[in-house]
Amino acid sequence: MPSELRHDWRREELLALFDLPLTELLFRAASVHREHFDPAEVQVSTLLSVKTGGCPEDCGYCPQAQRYHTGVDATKLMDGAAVLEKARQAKAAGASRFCMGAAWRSPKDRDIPKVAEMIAGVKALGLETCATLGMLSPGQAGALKDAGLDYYNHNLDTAPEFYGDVIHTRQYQDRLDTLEHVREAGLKTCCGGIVGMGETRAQRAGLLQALANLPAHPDSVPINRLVQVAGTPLAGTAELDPFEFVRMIAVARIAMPRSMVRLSAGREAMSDELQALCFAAGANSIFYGEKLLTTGNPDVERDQALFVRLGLRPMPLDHCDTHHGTATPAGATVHADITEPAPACGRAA
Ligand code: SAM
Ligand code: DTB
Ligand code: SF4
Repeated sequence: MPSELRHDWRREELLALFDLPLTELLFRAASVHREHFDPAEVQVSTLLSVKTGGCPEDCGYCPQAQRYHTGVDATKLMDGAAVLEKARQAKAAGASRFCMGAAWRSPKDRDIPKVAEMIAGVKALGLETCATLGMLSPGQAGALKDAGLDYYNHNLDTAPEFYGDVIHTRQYQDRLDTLEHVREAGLKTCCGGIVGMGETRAQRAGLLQALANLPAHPDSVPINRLVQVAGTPLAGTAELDPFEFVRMIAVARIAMPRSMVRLSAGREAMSDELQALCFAAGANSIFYGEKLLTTGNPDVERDQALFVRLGLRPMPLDHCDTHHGTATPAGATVHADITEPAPACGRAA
């Protein structure tokens, strides 16, 4: 029986998964992964910061918050042609999704046409489009959808009860509101969080509980390991045990079986062996390319060599998209467009 899409996870159930012996947890997560995906395929996204730094928010992890002295210079919104050139390069290097990030609390209405033009141009190259621009009004979300946006990234970042320890300039509810506007506009959601910020295991379970109990499972779930940047309040936080990171990936896979679980920030500092464990635990997406937004990522050669060593393949576009849409209303057990596992769509037979 394929695992059901549940939206009623209790914190204790998720914690009990975290508490399993690692080998047992890996086995369970790998089994769920195979019900829905070909475990040799990894979706590849490339990020570009289209507007860097100078952000008025105070997220304790972020090098782009204006108030911290991190050496990140604030820039204006990039020119559309320059963005398209970067997107072409990402496509040539093998990416299937291009994600444009802006260090905004929320976009101004006058920014939307400029971003819409970028989205339309990237879409026309045959790439999936994603944007992360901060909080959106319903109208802004609709305008981005009309421009051809496929995904909107907006993270819950941590458990509700830990959020106020990390961010003071907005509330958890603000994030939930934007996610609702994004879903209502018909956009797919990319929503995850960060671990290694000094949260407890129960709070890591709490983040996954909040994500899995959203009205629809996020289509992509980026799991970031904190990249400590000097000048941010969270620099100097005790490093998370790498096996705990693997557990986080595994529990995310079990709780959100049909979502793309993305090994996100923090990969540059991970060994190939740790990344292999994460793929075994059900991660099936990465950010690809030398840079995330302002910090480093493994270079393309290292990732290509890793894929060869592990026998992994970039997920073709037609396996990434239609079969993992937002059709996960509470109570549903399968996506509207899937009734049987379909080997032709990238899932294991
Ligand atoms: N300003 C928008 C927002 O906050 O929604 C979009 C860009 S913001 C940089 C996107 C995400 O990057 C954050 O939600 C956070 O999860 C992640 N992030 C930022 N700084 C990070 C760091 N130092 N380590 C890991 N993840 C980080
Ligand atoms: C996400 O969850 N991780 C990405 C993406 N969404 C936008 C961003 C990671 C940023 C890491 C710090 C930096 O490079 O500035
Ligand atoms: Fe601004 Fe986003 Fe960084 Fe927070 S995470 S400071 S909102 S760019």
